[in-house]
Amino acid sequence: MTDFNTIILERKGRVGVITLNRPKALNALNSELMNEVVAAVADLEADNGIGAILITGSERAFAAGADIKEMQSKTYMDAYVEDFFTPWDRVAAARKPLIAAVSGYALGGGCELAMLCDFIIASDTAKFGQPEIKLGVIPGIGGSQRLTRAVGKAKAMELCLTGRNMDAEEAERAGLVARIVPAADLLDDALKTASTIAEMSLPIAMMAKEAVNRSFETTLAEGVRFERRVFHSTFATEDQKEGMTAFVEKRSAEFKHR
Ligand code: CO8
Repeated sequence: MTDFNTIILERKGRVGVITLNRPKALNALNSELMNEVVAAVADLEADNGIGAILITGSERAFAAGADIKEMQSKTYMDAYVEDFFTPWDRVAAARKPLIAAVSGYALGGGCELAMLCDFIIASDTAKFGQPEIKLGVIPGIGGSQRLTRAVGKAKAMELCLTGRNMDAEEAERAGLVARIVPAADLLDDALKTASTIAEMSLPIAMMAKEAVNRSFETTLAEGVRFERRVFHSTFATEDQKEGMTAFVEKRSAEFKHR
């Protein structure tokens, strides 16, 4: 699938960039956009020339939530039978590193999409929130779970129960975002970060991602054991030999499996 209506897919070096592009609706996530993002991620996952994926929106809005106009008249049976929002799980399941570059509104499903990426780089104008309660619903793309893991129970509970937004500084203090950059530098900075990751060994980057993600699923002892086994397996790769040899020879590593 290469023709998209609601997103722009570009390849910048080894980085796949997905730009949400429904400006009139502040990038509200309707079904078409969801299906296009899922297809674009699958496309980039299958592309050997791509080592990292960046998801971004516009300066005004990363995404102002799931599309309220599309959801407004749905019945319980529609939502249940369609298994509404489940396709987003395929984005969360991507094995390549996935970075969200967020400027402006990241509300409801927009905040949830950012959170299902591996980390968030925010502009100083970013606003995060889970305002679903004001619409008579609750988060539906993992917000109640991922926000709680990211910022802890007190703040997640407050945000989900009041629907208030938090600005970039509060989000960074709370641990939701990795870093804040000036709005004008957001794309360049995020692209540079994604390119740095894309120059690493891809299988090793995927292993690092898998190991960090495991910490959300398991006990500390099991997580450490999992990490140790994966760490051992890195010694079976040519890229471990290249990485360590390059260090000893005082040169940059040229990883084979990018
Ligand atoms: N859905 C559809 N359209 C939207 C959305 C949205 N989420 N957000 C904005 N728009 C549209 C507006 O309707 C408007 O369109 P139009 O010009 O045709 O009237 C256009 O975008 C511009 O928006 P505003 O005029 O409102 O712009 P403002 O700058 O005044 O306000 C806000 C910006 C504060 C972001 C405001 O638009 C807003 O509050 N948006 C809604 C935010 C929200 O509530 N998001 C959560 C949605 S629910 C969700 O994400 C998860 C639901 C889980 C349900 C689970 C069911 C199974």
